[in-house]
Amino acid sequence: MSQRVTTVVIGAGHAGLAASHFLSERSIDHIVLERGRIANTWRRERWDSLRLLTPNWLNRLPGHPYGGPDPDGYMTAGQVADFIGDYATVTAAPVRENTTVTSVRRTDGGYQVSTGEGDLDCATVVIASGACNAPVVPECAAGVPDGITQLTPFEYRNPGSLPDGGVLVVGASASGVQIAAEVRRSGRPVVLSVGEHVRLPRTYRDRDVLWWMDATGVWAQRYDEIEDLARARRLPSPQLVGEPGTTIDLNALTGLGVEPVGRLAVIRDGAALFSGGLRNVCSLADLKMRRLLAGFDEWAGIGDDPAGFEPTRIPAVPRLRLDLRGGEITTIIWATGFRPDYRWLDVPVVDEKGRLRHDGGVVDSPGLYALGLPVLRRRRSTLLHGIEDDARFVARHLAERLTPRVVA
Ligand SMILES: Cc1cc2nc3c(=O)[nH]c(=O)nc-3n(C[C@@H](O)[C@H](O)[C@H](O)COP(=O)(O)OP(=O)(O)OC[C@H]3O[C@@H](n4cnc5c(N)ncnc54)[C@H](O)[C@@H]3O)c2cc1C
Repeated sequence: MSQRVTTVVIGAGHAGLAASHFLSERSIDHIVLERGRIANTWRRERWDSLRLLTPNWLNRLPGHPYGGPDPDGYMTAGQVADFIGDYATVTAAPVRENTTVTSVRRTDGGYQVSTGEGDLDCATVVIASGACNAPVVPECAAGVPDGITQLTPFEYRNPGSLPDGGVLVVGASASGVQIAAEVRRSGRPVVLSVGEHVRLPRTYRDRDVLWWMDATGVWAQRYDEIEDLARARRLPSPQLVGEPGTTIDLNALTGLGVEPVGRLAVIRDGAALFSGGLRNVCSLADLKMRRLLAGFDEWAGIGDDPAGFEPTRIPAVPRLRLDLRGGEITTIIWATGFRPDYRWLDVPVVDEKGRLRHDGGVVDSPGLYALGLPVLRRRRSTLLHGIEDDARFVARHLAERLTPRVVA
């Protein structure tokens, strides 16, 4: 027999727990279902040296600010798991761990949520199962010759766990540049394939660049005020690393000896072929960075030009072809992004690209909600400190649905 509950929240990451906090505040009975342990992704899906990009002073959950001794530091994945775990404890979130949701179906009264441990019937569901459930690997990976080790950021742990030899890192956003730098520092040759990317300095005019993002309101911009929302939702993560004062743009990487090449176009006859557009994507990233920094200056009333940023240096003739059979490369790391996984969702609300159809977290099926997706309601929606507004809104909308106003 099914258990009855008003609301089921799927996922006990920070988004699911924030939803639980606001549902409790409204006395809405609910259960949070989690396939692993609380903060599962931070325990299982991050490489050893990963630190948050957001400084500690910025990391907060509803009613739960960072209270540690190092406000300007950056948490390790283990510290994030502890921070989220503490939040679950202080909010007394009703989490059921080790319970995987295998299907969600519409019923007359709402939804049936099936798990390996039994079914639940509920009026409303909050999907907080994460935006990064699976790494995206391009189809051309099928052409990689046998004998080359292929890893995604979910499987990569540290340079010591790689076979000897050179490494091709595909993707130059936050994961790719951090992994490329770490592998290069371990002494291996590294080739980095660079497509569209977001260049940022770690520090700008003596402040963490994310201080500027926060203070100027860039991150607070609402989804319905953004001209090209689809593009904003696809924006790659910035080239940043959680080390005080350390910039990890392509100039820093080439300084370490990393070789940049263009976007990986295809793998044919055992060779990786790269686009000739490296110079263009780098010029575009330089231009966008300067525009963003100029916007910060304008906000602060500073008239000078954003100074001190050299254009990205690239080789005079970047390689267009890399033989994968010649022994130069023994490992490929696919840092080519992540996607959500809704294979368990038996409600027709997922588009052909695998994205949930929703309007600011209100999914295209009555009583179904989402949290933790890129630019869900604001640019900061996927960040720890961005969940508060979104979760408060979703809980209010959900509560209003449960108690519709009586029309006189
Ligand atoms: C590499 C990386 C670096 C990041 N760096 C930062 C940063 O510096 N600062 C910052 O603020 N944010 C950062 N983020 C963003 C980050 O905070 C994510 O947005 C966050 O992990 C998403 O939180 P969430 O609660 O929405 O999802 P998750 O943390 O992914 O939680 C979803 C939960 O749902 C569970 N789940 C999934 N499917 C099911 C199912 N079928 N049944 C039951 N449970 C299920 C999962 O086990 C998981 O615990 C980073 C993310 C990544 C991937």
